[in-house]
Amino acid sequence: MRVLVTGAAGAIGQVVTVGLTDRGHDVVGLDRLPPPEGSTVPWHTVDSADADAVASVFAEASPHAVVHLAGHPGEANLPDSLTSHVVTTAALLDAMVEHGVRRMVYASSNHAVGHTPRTGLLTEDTRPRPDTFYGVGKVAAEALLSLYADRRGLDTVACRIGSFLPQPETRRHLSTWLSHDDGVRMVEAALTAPAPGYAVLYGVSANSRGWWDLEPGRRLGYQPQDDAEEFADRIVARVEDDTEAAYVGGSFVTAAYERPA
Ligand code: 15L
Repeated sequence: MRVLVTGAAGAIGQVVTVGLTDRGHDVVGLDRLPPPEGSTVPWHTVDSADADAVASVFAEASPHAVVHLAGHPGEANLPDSLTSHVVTTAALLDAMVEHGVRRMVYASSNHAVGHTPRTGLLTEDTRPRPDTFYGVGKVAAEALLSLYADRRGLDTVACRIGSFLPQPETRRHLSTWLSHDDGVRMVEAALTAPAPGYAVLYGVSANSRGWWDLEPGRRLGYQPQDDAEEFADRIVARVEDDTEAAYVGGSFVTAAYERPA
């Protein structure tokens, strides 16, 4: 399968590009930045928010599927957040419709539901509850995925990613960690699951202290293998730990993450 990966120069993009290539997929990279050193995949240095440029990439690359990872990974003002997450997603979905590409795997985030108090299991039915404009951007992008599944018949999978890191670094990460290998497993499952329509899954590893429902992912074939618990004795306690434990979104719910609209 030829897969167009947006944000291919980013932290998740670099890992997913190598992982999908290793698993036999032909990856085409797209990013505002040039390819990272050592990258060997075909590359388009293009802003995903530029609909005309995105359409040209589709005409040239003829992808079979899109993994949309591009987007600023933290808080910004509202217009920038909407451009980064919503305008990019719309440009890609429109190009998909135009070129008959049926599937998008989208890097949504736990911050789409980050203002949910941390009590029970976080399920796919949790109401959208963003903790930031970043989270608003992710909720709106998920809504676009749903719209294009309903109106255009696309298969669109929103992966609400936790903390994608080589290894967990804080107490919160013991619950929210997504290992690199599981990240690749998640993306490949979401790319290949038969006819998901619009679906949401939680992008976390099989963490012993996890409180995010893994079932929606398992139904799509995502079987996480890693567990943050393996690193638990190396995690140093921090004063922020208790605050971060209060809400799903951790530190994003605190005042430090507020930005003017
Ligand atoms: C995210 O969505 C962010 O992009 C990343 O920077 C982390 O903050 C992560 O969530 C998290 O919640 O740990």
